[in-house]
Amino acid sequence: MSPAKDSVVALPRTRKQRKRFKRKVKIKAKRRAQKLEKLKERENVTPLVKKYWLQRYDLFSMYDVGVKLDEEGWFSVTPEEIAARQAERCAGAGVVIDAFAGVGGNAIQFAKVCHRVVAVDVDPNKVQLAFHNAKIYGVEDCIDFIVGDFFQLAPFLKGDVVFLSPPWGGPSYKAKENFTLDLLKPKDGHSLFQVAQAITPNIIMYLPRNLDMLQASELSWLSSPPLDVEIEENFVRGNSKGITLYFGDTALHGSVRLTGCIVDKDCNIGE
Ligand code: MGP
Ligand code: SAH
Repeated sequence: MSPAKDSVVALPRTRKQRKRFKRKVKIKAKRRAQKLEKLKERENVTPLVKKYWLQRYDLFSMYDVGVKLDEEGWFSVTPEEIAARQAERCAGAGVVIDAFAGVGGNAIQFAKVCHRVVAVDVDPNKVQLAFHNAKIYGVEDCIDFIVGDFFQLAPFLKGDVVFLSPPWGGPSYKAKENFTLDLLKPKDGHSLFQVAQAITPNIIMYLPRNLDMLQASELSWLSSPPLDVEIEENFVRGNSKGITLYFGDTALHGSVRLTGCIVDKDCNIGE
């Protein structure tokens, strides 16, 4: 055989062969689409959830092992890469309180690097899902799961770090040009921060990417002397997903009162 012939892929030559080839390609594509539809149906992928389902491996790398989410969980869970990055700041910490644990995206990553995690959620179904997902990651024994309202439980909780990822009001949060702290649910960001601060000054907050930065950084002034604060924008595959505020000891060394500054994903500090 000549070298030229060697590298040539055998394509259908006659009209009949070409027709058959096209039909085969069509059938394969149809089967693939049907399979995908069945999978979505089985996993309860509503139209609202579809966009997040397509990002499922960014949300949980072990998704295929059996991770489960409900509708709110789909659009609220912190993508794994971001949750791991947030958890890094707490490596070696004694107790981390995840005040709004949802389906466990953050709690699982904290449990990998901290001694103990207290995962609170007001919705019993979320707590069940978080427990199930933690089992998949093999960290369920490091987490205390609590069904309850964080605001009511807070006076009784003790921890070294408090992590706050409250509801932002659903996917429509981005309709606002400037997301202000009063839009957080079930209580405004100032009240939430003060409740957390009564537990520890080491607070991490995960908030929308359209956040009013000045207002957010001013949270540090609720304490006297003002807390160290660091603001980080979080990306997945180059797409901005949210903003993380690190207060107290969770802020990077030398980042004292970086009002209005952003530390990007490569740790470059900009104005
Ligand atoms: P998004 O903006 O709804 O999705 O949420 P995406 O894929 O960036 O859509 P796009 O079309 O705007 O590009 C981005 C991320 O924000 C989610 O993956 C969650 O981590 C987080 N997030 C979204 N919501 C609505 C909430 C929320 O209510 N609470 C919390 N804690 N996180 C949320
Ligand atoms: N970080 C989570 C997602 C949190 S979404 C994750 O990665 O999976 C916000 C969660 O706050 C929701 O699950 C909602 O049920 C819960 N929540 C709302 N009000 C609450 C309250 N008062 N106390 C505790 N949890 C609450």
